[in-house]
Amino acid sequence: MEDAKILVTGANGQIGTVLTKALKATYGDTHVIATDIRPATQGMWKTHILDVTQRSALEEVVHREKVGYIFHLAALLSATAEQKPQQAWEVNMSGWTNVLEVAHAQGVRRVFFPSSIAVFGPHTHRQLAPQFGPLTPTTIYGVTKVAGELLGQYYWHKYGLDVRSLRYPGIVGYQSLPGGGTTDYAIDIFYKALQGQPYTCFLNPDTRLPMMYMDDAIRATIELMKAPVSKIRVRIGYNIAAMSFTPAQLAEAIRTYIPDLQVTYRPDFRQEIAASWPEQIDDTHARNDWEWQSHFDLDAMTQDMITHLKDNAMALSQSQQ
Ligand code: VAH
Repeated sequence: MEDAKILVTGANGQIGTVLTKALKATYGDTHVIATDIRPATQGMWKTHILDVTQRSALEEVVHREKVGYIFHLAALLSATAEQKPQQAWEVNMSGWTNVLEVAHAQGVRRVFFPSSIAVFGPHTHRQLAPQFGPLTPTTIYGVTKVAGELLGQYYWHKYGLDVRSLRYPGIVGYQSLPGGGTTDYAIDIFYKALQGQPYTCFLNPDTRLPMMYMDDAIRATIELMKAPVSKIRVRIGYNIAAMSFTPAQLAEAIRTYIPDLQVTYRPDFRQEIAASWPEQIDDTHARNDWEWQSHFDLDAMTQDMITHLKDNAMALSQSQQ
């Protein structure tokens, strides 16, 4: 992706922050344009304030900067979306439609769409969600992700626009704070544990979900976008997997380092969202097509999180929120 500028929408979000940093480190600060609807809290880079629902504003920056690659991360996540379904549809769908239309009109080379295991629903095999199978999500977030995947596939078949997509599991990382996701518990618990405080989990202790460490998710995203077009044989979202665990299993893994961690389980509306998702994902197609391979399991993730968060100032800022 050296041959043209890269634009990231949602660059200051949970994944966007880490992805933008990785892309800037690889391709150079000025080669990567970080856009978001709000400025970066940690002041890492100059943010171009952009509302992706405003097509003309998006078109102007893509044209002016001769953007060749777009990573479109701007969206409302599952929990927030369930509380504001109309806004979620508006942002998630008009934002994505604008990106596709502008990319097609401006000759953008490749576009990334972040899908999610939220595309799956009650008709999906819970123990192992297949790459191809019924997608009947019961959340508005999942509906926007299924529609988004199908739109991306349409622009590939209709216009030859090279749209690529991953179905992210729940993502856990220390580099950024989560925002409105059903899997955010898996990050929040680390902050509480390191502050020596008890944690109240909004999911049941036995709610097993597919999860992935941020480092793996960022590497998967960049590897997918760098893969030769001949290797991309799935034009809806690729299933990718790393591990699956329950809140109780995560708490136990953290107690290896912080034995006194106390967790209370008080499920809220997010339990119903999580219960509609599968427990494990079959990522055979990603492994076969572009050699996907995860590197972090639950123990390796827990160790890396503790190591980084122990000295991370963010842990303090989280306690002040
Ligand atoms: C969410 N973190 O909770 C996101 C993700 C699989 C969950 O899509 O909405």
